[in-house]
Amino acid sequence: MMDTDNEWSLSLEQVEFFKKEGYLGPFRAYSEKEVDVFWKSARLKTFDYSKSVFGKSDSAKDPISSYDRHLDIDELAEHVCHPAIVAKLQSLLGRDVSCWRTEFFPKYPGDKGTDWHQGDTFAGLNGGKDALRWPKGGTDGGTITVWTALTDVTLDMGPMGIIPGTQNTRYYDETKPATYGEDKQGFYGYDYSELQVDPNWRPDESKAIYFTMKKGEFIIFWSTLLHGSLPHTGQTSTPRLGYASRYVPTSVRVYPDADTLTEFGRTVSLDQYGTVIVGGEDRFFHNRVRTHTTRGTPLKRLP
Ligand SMILES: O=C(O)CCC(=O)C(=O)O
Ligand SMILES: [Fe+2]
Repeated sequence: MMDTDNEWSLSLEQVEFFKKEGYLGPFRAYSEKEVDVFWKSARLKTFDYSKSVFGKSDSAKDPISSYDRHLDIDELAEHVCHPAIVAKLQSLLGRDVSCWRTEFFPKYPGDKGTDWHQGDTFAGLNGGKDALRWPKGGTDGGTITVWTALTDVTLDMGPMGIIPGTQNTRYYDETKPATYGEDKQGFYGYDYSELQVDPNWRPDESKAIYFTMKKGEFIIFWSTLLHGSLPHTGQTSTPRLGYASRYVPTSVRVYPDADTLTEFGRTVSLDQYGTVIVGGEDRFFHNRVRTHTTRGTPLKRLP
């Protein structure tokens, strides 16, 4: 057991399960009342893009606008370092952990599901450029995603699905450039199947697990695990909303050698961007880092 162990840490059995199956949860971060209070105040702030790192584009569907709002919204900044989340990440990744991206995933009544996909370097959408580079000689890749339900998610509201144990096989070639088109629905304007290593392969959906969740709960999974979501069938008139926060050890290079990010048909500057150290410390200094509100001073770039 690690020296960072606390009441929120994972048991050895849970760590073994995660290594084999690639996911864990749901766990609870907030009571339903707490998540209501937290989201009521954070939601209003999401409409103000004046301090957001990537601003807002004209396209209503632009996912980059929803990236990294933990860097300008205090409630989200606190969320990414929630002790129930960080202790579990430290059980899996070691003491020194950074959060390199967050994203909102809404599904409105009638929306299609998210295509099955895996993310390792995240280059497939980023014009062939790696978003993440693990240290040479390492066997891992990808990132750990914590997907937190900000609304209840029933089976007909577009729940997240995963196929257990698929995290060690690459079914997609992320060095292939995927073509973006705003009307393509499968993966927010991309057709993820364009990246398939074997065009004839189909995910074995008979093995899929779908997570019905209560608001305030989160699941943890490797981005290299096959995952996606079912459609929101529209039987309930309320949308479902997930907030994904993504973590790597501080040894991983984030957006290596890049000053800009190009995804979803849009290029943004990384000038205001930074990773946030959520546990332990950074002993590598190869990433842009921003300080954290809960650690004293407001978020700002470190030199
Ligand atoms: O919420 C969804 O439908 C997709 C989420 C996802 O792919 C992710 O968090 O990596
Ligand atoms: Fe994903």
